[in-house]
Amino acid sequence: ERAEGWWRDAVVYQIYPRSFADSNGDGTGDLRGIIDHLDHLSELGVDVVWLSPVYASPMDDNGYDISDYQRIDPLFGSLEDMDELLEQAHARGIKIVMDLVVNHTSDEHAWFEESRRPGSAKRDWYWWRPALEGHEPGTPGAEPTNWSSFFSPSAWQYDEASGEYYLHLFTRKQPDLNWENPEVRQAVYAMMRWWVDRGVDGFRMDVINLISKPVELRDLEPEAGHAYAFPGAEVAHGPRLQEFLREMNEAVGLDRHRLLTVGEMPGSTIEDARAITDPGAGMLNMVFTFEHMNVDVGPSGNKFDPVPLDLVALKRNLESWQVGLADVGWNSLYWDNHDQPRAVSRFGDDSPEHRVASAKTLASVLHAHRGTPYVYQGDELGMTNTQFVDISSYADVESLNYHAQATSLGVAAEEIMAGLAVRSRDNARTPMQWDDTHQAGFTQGVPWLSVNPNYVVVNARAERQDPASVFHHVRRLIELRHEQPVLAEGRFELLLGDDPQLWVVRRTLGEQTLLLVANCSSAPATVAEGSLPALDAAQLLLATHGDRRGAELAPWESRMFLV
Ligand code: ISL
Repeated sequence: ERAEGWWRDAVVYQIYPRSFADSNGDGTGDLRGIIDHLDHLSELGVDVVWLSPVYASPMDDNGYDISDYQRIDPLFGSLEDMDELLEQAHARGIKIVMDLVVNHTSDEHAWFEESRRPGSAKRDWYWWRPALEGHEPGTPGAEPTNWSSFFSPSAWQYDEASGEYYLHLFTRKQPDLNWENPEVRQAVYAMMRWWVDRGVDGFRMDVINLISKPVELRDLEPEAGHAYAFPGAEVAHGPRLQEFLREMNEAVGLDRHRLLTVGEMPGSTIEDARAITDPGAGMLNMVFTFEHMNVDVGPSGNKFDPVPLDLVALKRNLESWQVGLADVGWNSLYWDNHDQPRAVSRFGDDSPEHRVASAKTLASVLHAHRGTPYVYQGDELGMTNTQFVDISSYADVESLNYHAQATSLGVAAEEIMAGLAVRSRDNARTPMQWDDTHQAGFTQGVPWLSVNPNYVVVNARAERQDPASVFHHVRRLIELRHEQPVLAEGRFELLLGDDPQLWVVRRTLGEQTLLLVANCSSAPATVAEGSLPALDAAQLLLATHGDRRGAELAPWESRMFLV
């Protein structure tokens, strides 16, 4: 293992447990279902699995609202199942990374239940504030600040019993922990050490850049016509964030144990990421940036009202992160996850004609960048967005809250449904498509969220048998990363940066050069004569349309060469 970090030539696979595999027929995926499908992951060749939360939870936000960090929710199984998963994954050389959700807990966590009692020893573990002076507590406008939450109008919930409000940046069942209190931090670190002792190999840290709030909570300027202001920039990368991350690393022994750490950081900049992933700084290995997730969000900032994708802007954005973290720090690479629409539907073309080639080409582009790639479950099959037409089909709290809010503001129903169809988080959460039998082989019962009807064509069994499938393309990309150091470590260059169709990447390491030429459009493309190095003698590593070297590329055709 190299000193720089074993995760630099690793590929991470994200499992969203409730949608992966259901072993007991209750309609919800579980740990035993994951254990039963480890062969799929071995065959794909991934090094690490990141498990979205499986802890005890009232499931207001599908487990991102945790009521006990040291128990497994009965929906998913037991601690014994977790131990077995760790053992069986490790036996196959696969590491397990847990989701760490410590910006907030559930309002049903024992810490919050105690904090709720005025005068209790844990009162200060959360952000309690009185109503605005001169206002009747609990009435609109009496909130301590005018902040909105990610998922609802106000970030403050009034608590009758104590006559005060508590802060929740997400749902009202997700109160924010007060990291200013050292007891809170020590309790979190102790819980993390408990999991490390149990054998977990790292943490994906949920909205970890929100943990340090400016102690002086102040009103912000709302956008015209709005009563509340979104405090994203106010609470992200707060004054003590880096101090807390260093303290956590030291107290838990994150570096000492050579654990994988990746911080989810909406709003982070290249400078933030560089500082935080500097290996000498003792914080984190990687962060998840969101900049490329915002390229197709319009000026309104409303994610449910997207604008067409500008490929050049997307290319240039990823390039800026490659350049920014070239000498210090390390990138994470992702197209989607459980919060985003499916990559092939958003950045590719999910029509029957182009789905396979575009899913493959997007994968090649991602893996050709320098950093650690994250494959979200089902992306290795080219799974697509779902096709819900009725609000009753949706389950996600963000989608349901948005629907209710937009409806009350008078937005037309068709417009709301159209926004959800392309952007709802449920697009990524439909059950994993294992085969073409009952409910895609996901469950013997009724799934908690409807299976995408295209499972008869798009499923793991069919793709594992088909050498030309998306599955085998992604498998080969992972294999290449392990075989060719240039993929993990090579210097990155974007070529033909302003071409609106072609995505061309060159990687170099010593004598080795890797070149990816990809047509990221649903129309044919031409490489202008002399614009790229000659490839006659190059070795073709992986392609979507066979060994073709001419100037013409079919829609979504891509070719990866070793020169
Ligand atoms: O989902 C989003 C896009 O609308 C993001 O704003 C998301 O809320 C943000 O990335 C934080 O996500 C994480 O924390 C949330 C949880 O709902 C998400 O599933 C999780 O990934 C609160 O814990």
